[in-house]
Amino acid sequence: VGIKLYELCGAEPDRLFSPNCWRSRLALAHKGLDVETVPVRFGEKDKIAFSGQTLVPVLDDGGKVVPDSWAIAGYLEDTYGDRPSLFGGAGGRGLTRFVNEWVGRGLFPALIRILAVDIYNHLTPADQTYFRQTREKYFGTTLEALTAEPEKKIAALNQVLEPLRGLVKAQPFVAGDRPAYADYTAFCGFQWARCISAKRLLAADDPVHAWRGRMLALYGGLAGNAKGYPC
Ligand SMILES: N[C@@H](CCC(=O)N[C@@H](CS)C(=O)NCC(=O)O)C(=O)O
Repeated sequence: VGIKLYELCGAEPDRLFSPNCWRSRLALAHKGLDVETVPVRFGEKDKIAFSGQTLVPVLDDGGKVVPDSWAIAGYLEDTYGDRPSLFGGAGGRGLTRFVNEWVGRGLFPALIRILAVDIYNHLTPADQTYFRQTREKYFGTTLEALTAEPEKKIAALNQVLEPLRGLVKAQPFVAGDRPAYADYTAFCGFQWARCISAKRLLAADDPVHAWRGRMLALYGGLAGNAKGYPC
């Protein structure tokens, strides 16, 4: 039967830009599991109605249906416990959740203020209408105002990155000598940017730049070969 991952796409079905979906893609690769990607546009909620909710990623593992990236990571760790660990034990799971929260509440808010119009430009006309309406309501401003003064937004992003910068200056991966879910959950923000935007976010001599390069190369260039822009 195999594993399917329902992932958000743009107007082009192979523009798989959702950060939450990239977390799960890399977690599956870490576990050495084959996966079939099912692209889903914003307007194609019918494709994931079977999951009982409206957001991607949704994992379907031979009929076991799991929505939500953090739940998917936990499911994979618990179900495929004989394969390489995503968390490195119970303490690691708790600390990884901290990274996950920092990404959701720090990194993503900084990135959406850079990427919102670039995302909009990669959607079908119907999805553009949906994206503009939902995001402008959420942020209380237009997409254009949200992303105004990009240099300032990129500077703010680089401030948010300080803890990650200190860490990957001292060790190759967030999880230590080898990558694990803490790396995937942080990297997915950069993959989001890379898939959807030509903007340069990091200086070439930034330790975060070097770490991102290591992440792009993992699993035969899984992330680096995906449709996107040079970064
Ligand atoms: N907490 C969820 C968040 C999922 C989420 O927000 N997914 C976005 C894509 S990154 C989505 O499905 N958006 C569809 C929409 O806004 O209609 C997770 O981590 O999986």
